[in-house]
Amino acid sequence: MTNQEVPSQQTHLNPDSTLLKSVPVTYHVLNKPEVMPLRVDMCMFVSGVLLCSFSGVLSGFSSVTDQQHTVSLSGKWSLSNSNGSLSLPAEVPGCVHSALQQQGFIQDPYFRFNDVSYRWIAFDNWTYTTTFNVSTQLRSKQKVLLVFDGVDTVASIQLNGVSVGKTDNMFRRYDLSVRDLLTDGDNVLKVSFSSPVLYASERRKAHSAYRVPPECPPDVQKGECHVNFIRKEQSSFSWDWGPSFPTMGLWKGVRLEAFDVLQLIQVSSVPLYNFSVSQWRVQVQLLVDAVQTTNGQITLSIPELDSEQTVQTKFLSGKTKNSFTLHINTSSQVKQWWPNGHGDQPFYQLTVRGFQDGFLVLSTESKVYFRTVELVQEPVVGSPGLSFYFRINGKPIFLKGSNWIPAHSFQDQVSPAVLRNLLQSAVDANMNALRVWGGGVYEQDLFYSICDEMGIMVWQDFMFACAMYPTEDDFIQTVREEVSQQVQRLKSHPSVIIWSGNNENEAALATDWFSIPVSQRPLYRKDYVTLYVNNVRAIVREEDESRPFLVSSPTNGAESEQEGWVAANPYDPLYGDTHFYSYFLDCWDWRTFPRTRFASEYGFQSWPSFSTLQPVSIKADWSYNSSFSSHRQHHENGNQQMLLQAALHFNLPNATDPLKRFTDTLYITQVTQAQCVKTQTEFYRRSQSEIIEGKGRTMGALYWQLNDIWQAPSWSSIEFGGKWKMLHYFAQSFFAAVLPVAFEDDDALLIYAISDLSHDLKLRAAVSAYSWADLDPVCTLKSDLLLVPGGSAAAIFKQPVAALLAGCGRCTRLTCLLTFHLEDSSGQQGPTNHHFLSSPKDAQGLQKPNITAKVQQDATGYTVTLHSASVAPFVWLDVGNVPGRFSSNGFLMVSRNMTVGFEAWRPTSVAELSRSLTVTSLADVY
Ligand code: BMA
Repeated sequence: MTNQEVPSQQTHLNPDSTLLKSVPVTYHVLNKPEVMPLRVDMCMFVSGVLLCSFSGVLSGFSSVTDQQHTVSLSGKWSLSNSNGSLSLPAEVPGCVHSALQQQGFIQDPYFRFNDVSYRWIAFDNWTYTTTFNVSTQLRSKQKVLLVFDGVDTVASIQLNGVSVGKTDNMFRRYDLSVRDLLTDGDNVLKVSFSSPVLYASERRKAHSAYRVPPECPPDVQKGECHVNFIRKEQSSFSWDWGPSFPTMGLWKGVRLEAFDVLQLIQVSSVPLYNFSVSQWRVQVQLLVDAVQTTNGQITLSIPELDSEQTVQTKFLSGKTKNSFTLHINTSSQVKQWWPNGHGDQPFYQLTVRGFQDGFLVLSTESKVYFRTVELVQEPVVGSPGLSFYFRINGKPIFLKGSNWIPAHSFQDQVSPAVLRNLLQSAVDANMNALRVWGGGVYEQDLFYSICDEMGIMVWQDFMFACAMYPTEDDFIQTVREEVSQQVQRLKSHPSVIIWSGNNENEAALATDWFSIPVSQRPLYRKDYVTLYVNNVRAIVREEDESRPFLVSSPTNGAESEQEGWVAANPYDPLYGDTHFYSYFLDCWDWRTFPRTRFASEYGFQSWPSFSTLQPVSIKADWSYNSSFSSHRQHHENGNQQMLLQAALHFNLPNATDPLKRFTDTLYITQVTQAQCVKTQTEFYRRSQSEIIEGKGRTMGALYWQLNDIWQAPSWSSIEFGGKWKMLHYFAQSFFAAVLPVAFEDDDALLIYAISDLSHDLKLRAAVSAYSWADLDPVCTLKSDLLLVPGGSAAAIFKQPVAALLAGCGRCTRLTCLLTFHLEDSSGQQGPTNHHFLSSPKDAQGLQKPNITAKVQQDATGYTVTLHSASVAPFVWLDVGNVPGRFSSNGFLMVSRNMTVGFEAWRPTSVAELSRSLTVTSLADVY
C-alpha cells in the first residue's frame, strides 16, 4: 500500500525543536502508591513545551499518547467495615474476602463450612481508602481521569471529600474526570461499597409490579437471593457447583491518566474478509478522549503485509469512537489463524500512529490475527430443520471442548499461572473450543490472549444466566455500557468466534422454569426481547460485524428468531445447540442422548480426589455421608445420583476402613463420570456425518464443565488446583484428532473411524477380544481398508456381537471385553479404545490385579513402571498433593507391563513420588 503521505517524525520536526531520543525517564509521585514506570521513547520541544511519547500498555496493545502521564493507584489501600470495628490493609486489585484472609482476620474461606460462617462479610458495607500525592506536572495537564478497570460492584467514590461517581456494574470500566479535585498535598480517595446482597434485595423490593424470578437459589446451594438484580458475577451468590461469596472490592486496576491533547482508552482491530473480491481489510477502532476537537492524521500499517494507509481525521472533543480501515495489499500472502489441530496461529503487528501538525500524539501497536468465522444455519439434505456449525476460514470445524466457569470465587486469586495451566490442560486434551459461560465473568485479557496463541475458539456468553432480568431504564443503561465495553475489549481476539446473549434464559421462558402464569408470559417475553434483542444484540451488531451473535444457549438460532426469539422448544435437536442432562438413565446407552446439531452442554458429576479435599476438611469429614460431603454438594441429590449411576455398571466400594471406603467412593464417581462423558462425546463425534431418522450432523461437543471454583463435587474434568480428574485423561483420547468409536446397535458391534484431519485416510479397524481372566488376547479381527475423508465419521466395521464372539472361541459377553484401534499401512492411527460387552460388575474372571509400581527418573523426567497380574480396568495413579500430571491415567491395562510418564509442576523426587503414589483399579474397591 501507499506510504507516500506518511509523515515521519524526522521529516516533520520543527527546525527549532530539540530531539531527544530514548531518554529513560521515570516519573515519581511522592510517597505511595507505586508508580507505573513509563519509558519515554522520544521528546521534542515545540513552542517551548516538551512533548514526549511514552511506552505503556493498554489491554494488550502497547500504547502511547503524547504528553500522557499514567500513575497507578493499585497497591496497598486500607479497608474498613461500616462500624469501623475492622480496619486492615488491603491489596488492590483485590476483594474484601481476600484482604480479610491475607490479614488473618478470617481462615481460608474454602475450609469446611466457612462459606456459611463468613456470610456476614457480604452483608456489611466496606470502604477502601488510599492517600496519594501527585506531581505538579500531572496536575497541570488539561485533563486527568481517574480510571477504575473494575469495581465490584455497588459503590460510591469520593475524592478529597467530594463525590465523583457511583458504580453499579462489575463488568464495566469507569473513568471519572477529576483534575480540579486534585490537590498539592495528600489526596484521599475513598470507595465505599454497599452490601451486594442488601442492594439486590432492595432492588427486588423496588420492583413491585411483577416478580423477576428466581427469587432465591435452591436451599441446597446455601446462597443469597436476587442476584439477577445486580450486574455482578451471577454465580457469586452460589451455584450448583459453587459457594456463595458475594465479593466486594476493586477487582481490577485503578489509575490516574493525565493528558493535554488526547487519551486512547481502547483500541481494537478486527480483520474482515470480502469474499467477492478476495480482499482483507482491518477495521481499527480508537476510543479516544480528546481535551478539545483535534484535527490530525492517522497512519495504520502492517509492514509485514506491505500495507499502510494514512487518513485525515478529527477527534471530537470528549469521548468518541473513531473507526478507520486498513485495506490489505492484495498481492501480500495473508497467513490465517487456525483453531488448535487445524493449523497454526500466526499474527501480524499493526501499528497505529496519530499526528497533529506533524507531531506524534498517539501511537499504539497490536497483534492482528486473520481468520473468518461463519455460523452456518441452512437446510440439511434428508433432515428437517437447519444445520448449525462453524466454518473457520471456509472450513467446517467440529468444536471439541468444554465450558469454562470462574476459576476462583475471588478473582484476584486467578493468577496468570492458573489461567495458563487450565488452558494448557484444555489444549493437551485435544480441545479446540471453550464456552465462557454466562453466569461467571468476562475473563481477563490474558485469558483471551492465551486462547489466541493456543488456537482455542471461545464461545463468549454475555453474563446473564438461568434467570429473568429486570428491564428498568438504569439497568438497561448499565448493561448497554457493559456490552459495548466488553465487545470493544474482546473483539480483536480471533479466539472469540461467537457472542451469545445469555445462558438458558430462552429455555427458562419456553419451558416455564419459574411457573409464570400464562396471562403474564407475554410481559416476560417482551422483557426478554427488550434486553437481549433490542439492547444486547443491537449493540453487538453495531460494534462487531465480524462474528455471529446468538441470543441464547441453548437456542434454535434462526428458528428461534422466526418464533419471536423464544422457540417453543429451544432444545430441539433439529436446530441450534442443546444442553442435555440426564442423571438417571443409563449413560452407557447412547440411545438416551439427543442426536443434536451441536451439544454445547452435557455432563455428569464426580468428586475431586482426596488430596484436593484434604486441605479444606478434617478427619470427621472423610466419609461420603458426612455433613461436609453434603455441604459441598450444591446439586439436589447429587451425591446419591452419582452412586445410582455408578451402581448401574460397577460394584460400589465396600471397604471396612472408612478412609479407604471414602477414597474408593471418590474414585468410583470419577470412573463413572469419565465413562459417561466418553460415551456421550463419542456419540456426538460419530454423528457428525450422518442423518439417522432425520437427525444428526452434530458439529460440536462441549461438555459441562472444564474447571472448578472450589474443592467440591461438580461436573468438572479438572479439580480446583489443576489436578486432572479421570475424565480429563479420557478427554485426551475421546477428543483425539483420529479416533475409533464402538457402539452396539441391534446386537451388532459397529466401529466408526472419526477424523478431524484435513486429508483423507485409508483405515482399517483392528479389534481384539480379551478374557477378563487373561492378559493375552483371545482373538484379533481386522476390517478391510476404507477411505475416511478428512473431517468425517465413517462406519468401518460391523459384525453381530454373537457372531464375533462365536468366531473368537472362548468368549461370552460376560467373560470378555474388546479393545480396538485404527491403522493404516504406516501403523496405528489414534488411540486404542475399548468396549465392554457387559457391565464390569457382571464380568466373569475379573480379579484384583495386584499392580506393583516403580518410580524412576530418566533424562525425560519421572516414569512409573507398572506390573499387573491380570486385566485391570480404570487403573488410576495418584501422587496425592504432588502437583503434576501423568502421560496417561485411568486406563485399561491389558498388558503385564506398562510405563507412564509423570510431569511434575514443582520440584519433587523419586522418593517423594514413590511415597505418595497409590494405584487403584476397579477390582480394588470392593
Ligand atoms: C447448566 C449450566 C449451569 C449449571 C449446569 C449444571 O445448565 O448452564 O447453569 O451449572 O447446567 O447443572
